[in-house]
Amino acid sequence: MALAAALLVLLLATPAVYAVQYTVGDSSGWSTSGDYTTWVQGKTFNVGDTLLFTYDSSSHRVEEVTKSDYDNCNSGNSLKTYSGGNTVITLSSTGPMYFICPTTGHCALGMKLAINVVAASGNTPSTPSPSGSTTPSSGTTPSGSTPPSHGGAPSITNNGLMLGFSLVLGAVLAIMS
Ligand SMILES: [Cu+2]
Repeated sequence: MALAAALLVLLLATPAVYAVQYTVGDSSGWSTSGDYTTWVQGKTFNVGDTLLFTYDSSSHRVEEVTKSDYDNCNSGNSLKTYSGGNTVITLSSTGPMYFICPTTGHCALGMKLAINVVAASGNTPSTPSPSGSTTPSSGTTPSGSTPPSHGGAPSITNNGLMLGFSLVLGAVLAIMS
């Protein structure tokens, strides 16, 4: 009993954030046969996730480059270079990241990867946010929205009248048609 309770507490206390390791290219790995434009589709890269590049270290490497070098397949001034065939890169900050293989011709063959890293969403279940967010911003209430509580009673009356008019109008139209 006590153990079960402890486990339950542990489960509840564990933040609902799980770092994900993405194997770049999945079964293709990091190679000239991968399609990394397609591979990134539908994936969300959060801060704290990792990229795993697996590749033949005799023919490929991984370079992190600027967007311009990514666009132009320019490997002359990489931000970081990785080799060895098994590279894990932790996504430590938000924003775009660009990777290419610096081996001649490989980037042009498609060994280029662009991702956008976003902040980890945190433990946000799909519950509505607390009441504070529903207050209209600084008096610029758009017309038609119900005013806050102090004007409540008149507005209900108005709505009732409007509803009444609508019903009458609808009835008249129905009769006329
Ligand atoms: Cu390569």
